[in-house]
Amino acid sequence: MSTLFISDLHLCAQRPDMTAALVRFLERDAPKADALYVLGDLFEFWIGDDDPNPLHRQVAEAFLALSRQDVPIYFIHGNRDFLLGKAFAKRAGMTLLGDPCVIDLYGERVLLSHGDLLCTLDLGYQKFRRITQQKWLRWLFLRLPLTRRQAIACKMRGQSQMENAGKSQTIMDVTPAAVDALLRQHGCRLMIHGHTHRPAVHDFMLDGKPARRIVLGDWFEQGSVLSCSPQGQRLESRPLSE
Ligand code: OKV
Ligand code: MN
Repeated sequence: MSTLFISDLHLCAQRPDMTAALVRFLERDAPKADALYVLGDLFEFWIGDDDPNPLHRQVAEAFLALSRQDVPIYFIHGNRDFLLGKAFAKRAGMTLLGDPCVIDLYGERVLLSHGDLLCTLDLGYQKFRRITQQKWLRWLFLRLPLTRRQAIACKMRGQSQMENAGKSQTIMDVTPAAVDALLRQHGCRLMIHGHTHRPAVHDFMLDGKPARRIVLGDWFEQGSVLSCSPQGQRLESRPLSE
């Protein structure tokens, strides 16, 4: 009995080793699980489900094969693949969830999020988020020809890379007060998220009772998988290749 959580793979055509590691994980480890949760930033960028990028088909097929083995797959959007839509989810056999969302994990209420909404001190990013979350702007963007979308997205990524170079670690990490507020709001004592690429289990006190925040890692140098069972949680890293 176990439920698996991954996030922040940031898959792209330039890193076939990371895609290969994910496919191996989906073929070997995930079929034994009760469910798989992908907590965002599965892809490095996403400009529409109609993008003919062969990577998308490869990843969709690997997830679909898992879902056909009766392992439910849930997806929460990240800040990079927030445009990933129902068409792709269907091809991959995944169910899209909102951010944040509460699940029942072996009897415990658990709060899941990508985690970017907790980084309230990163004002530059929060502005980007406010703009790109406008429904009408998304609608407009998705109706542009693919080549225009590619050009805009490429430019925005270049800009963002320059801005992030000048930000401190504290600004890019989660705000503890935002964590407390979200847990309280949803009546949870355990939160699981990604985004910061700082894998860790944080134990702390919330209103006089123990609480826990588990942060998943990225897949750049090694895989990062959280396995939860009725006995507890294990945050593991696994080599990208044998
Ligand atoms: C994803 C991030 C690029 C961060 C653009 C409206 C607008 C969507 C978009 C374009 C960019 C996603 C979809 C990408 C995340 C970046 C740069 C910084 C901090 C519009 C709706 F505004 F142009 F109309 N985009 N892409 N960033 O390349 O995947 O997360 S992206
Ligand atoms: Mn992220």
